[in-house]
Amino acid sequence: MKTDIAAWDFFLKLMPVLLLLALVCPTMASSTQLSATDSCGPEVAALKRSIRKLENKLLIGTWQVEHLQRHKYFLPFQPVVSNIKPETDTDPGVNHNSSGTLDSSDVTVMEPLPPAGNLIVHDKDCSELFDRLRPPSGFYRIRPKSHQEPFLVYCDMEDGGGWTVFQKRRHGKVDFNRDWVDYRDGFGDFKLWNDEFWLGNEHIYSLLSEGNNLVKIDLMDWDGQRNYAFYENFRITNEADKYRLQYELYSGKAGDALTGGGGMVEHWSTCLSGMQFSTRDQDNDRYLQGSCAQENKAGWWFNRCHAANLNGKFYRTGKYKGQYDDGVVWGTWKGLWYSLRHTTMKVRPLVFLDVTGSGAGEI
Ligand SMILES: [Ca+2]
Repeated sequence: MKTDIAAWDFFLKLMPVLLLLALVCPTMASSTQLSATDSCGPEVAALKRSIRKLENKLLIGTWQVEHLQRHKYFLPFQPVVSNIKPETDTDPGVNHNSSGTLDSSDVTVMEPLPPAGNLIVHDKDCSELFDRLRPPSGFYRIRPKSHQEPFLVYCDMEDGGGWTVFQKRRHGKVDFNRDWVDYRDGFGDFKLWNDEFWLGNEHIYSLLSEGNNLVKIDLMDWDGQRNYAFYENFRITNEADKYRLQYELYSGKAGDALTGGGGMVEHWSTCLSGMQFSTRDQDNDRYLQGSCAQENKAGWWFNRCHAANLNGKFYRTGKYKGQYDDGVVWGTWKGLWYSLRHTTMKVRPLVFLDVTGSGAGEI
């Protein structure tokens, strides 16, 4: 399927080039190809460059479809027979759909796709990308570690720019009550600007492991009021240590809910610094009588249990009631019984200098 869609797209894009070729250099089609090449040298070179660009687009398109399939962003349909490898495909203008038209399942797949960024991934995070190209906010591929495969992230290029987003809640369409593997590998939608997702603990680990970063947590309530919290040197350990949370200095206006609020007792049971990650199927919390992840319907760094849980159950009312304080909670701002409407967790280097040298941007 992937080559069908990409090849059809490629074919459509190649058509004008072929027509141009026929007009500019009609003798190309004849058997006297050598002389034609001589007389149309610059045009041929330009067309070859165009073809190379289109081949790159084909590769990017192929990668996009593979990525979306792997993460089950849509249901795959029965592929039309094709085993052409895009890397060596010298005749990609062939339409592999025997009917010559896109059928309805093709249309389903060709919904808006994320921009794949460059074919070669230069950037270890969104801040490098921002410094290099100043692109708009959107989905891009990054590679935090040179030995790792690149992966897709949402880059927030507003708010000073260069933020790599690793958690987003917007409308409650994505279920955040999931197992360990989902939280490890990531889940949600990576297509539209307001899609919800968890980037995945492995990706978060590779993104944050060097430290010297600044995490910003953006919050919005159901009246549209916004608030924020900063944490310096926010990082998590690896899977063997259950992605234990560590962070340093807090600043901001929403309160230090990760450390808990109130007095010593609350702090002892709600401080999330040093806590391991728990999910409904992996209880690594400090609550001996039960599972915080099960009670709070979220994967998170639970203690016994929390004063902040941005992966909690999405309530559409703000204030909520129930057996457990299982909402999307930032307790030091709205209390434990108020579920937030928007949340974003994003990171960039602590010392962030954009190309204009304007410093750490708007914070
Ligand atoms: Ca427990």
